[in-house]
Amino acid sequence: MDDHAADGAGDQPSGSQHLAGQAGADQAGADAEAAEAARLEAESLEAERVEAERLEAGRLLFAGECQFFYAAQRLDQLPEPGLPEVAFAGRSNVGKSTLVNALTGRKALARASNTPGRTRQLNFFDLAGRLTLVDMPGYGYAQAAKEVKADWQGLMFEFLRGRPTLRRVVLLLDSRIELKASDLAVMELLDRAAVTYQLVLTKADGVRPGVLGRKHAEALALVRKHPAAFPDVLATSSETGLGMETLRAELADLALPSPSPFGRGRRKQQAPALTPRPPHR
Ligand SMILES: Nc1nc2c(ncn2[C@@H]2O[C@H](COP(=O)(O)OP(=O)(O)OP(=O)(O)O)[C@@H](O)[C@H]2O)c(=O)[nH]1
Ligand SMILES: [Mg+2]
Repeated sequence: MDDHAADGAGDQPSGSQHLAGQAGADQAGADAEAAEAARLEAESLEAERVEAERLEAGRLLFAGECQFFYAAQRLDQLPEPGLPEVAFAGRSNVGKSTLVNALTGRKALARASNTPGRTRQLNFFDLAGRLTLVDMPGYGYAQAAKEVKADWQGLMFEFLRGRPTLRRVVLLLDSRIELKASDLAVMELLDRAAVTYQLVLTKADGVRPGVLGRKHAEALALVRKHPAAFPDVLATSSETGLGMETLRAELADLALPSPSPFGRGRRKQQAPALTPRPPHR
């Protein structure tokens, strides 16, 4: 030890050891950085792949057959609960029926009109045997006769409150119109009933981007105060198609899985197998 110190021979190797050690540490740091970058890259590719898969699942579901199968004017006339249901709710004229048409790529599946109060019953549509879409009457339509309004709007509220198969309410707000007390009342009703709802801004083509951005921020702030509200708010336009892909993908998450390529139709409607199944492995 003293020898080393005396002739200084120990300094040289320990200096190069230090440099080598430093270079090694630098290399290790660079390797760790490269590994982290590769991990992030792989993660983002995976997220892109998952998102592309979700969008494709939504596209496929909504490209499937969609058929009107039931109209209910009274609560005691509802169809038997079956498939998971998504209901489209919102003020009269907000664009519910038009959105159902735009999502399914049909022009006149649900009847839309510029006259508020067009839809006066609950209209049920079967989407590919995997999801039921419910086009609802609107609320807040001041011109309707009182007793008529009580009928169809009462039906709407009762349905929202008590339908066991209702998986989500898509609650539409017009981008061009201020939020109304009736919108807040519906949100509170859904909070109380613990029915998940998702705010969707409609008619985004009718406002300037700055206004849409402000509306979107307002809606997001609103969502944070409501426990049953879905955390995302989607801006849509049935005219330009804005938001349709995303909404299709989100709703596809709620649908029954697509039938196996080896069978036809709905799983629960498949005919019983004629040959005995092999025992479980
Ligand atoms: N510019 C524009 N107009 C839209 C859009 N969506 C709907 N509309 C128009 O808004 C009007 C009302 O649309 P509907 O789909 O009938 O509205 P609703 O909510 O079903 O109305 P009710 O059944 O009366 O409650 C129609 O004239 C539609 O063409 C949109 O994205 N952009
Ligand atoms: Mg309608």
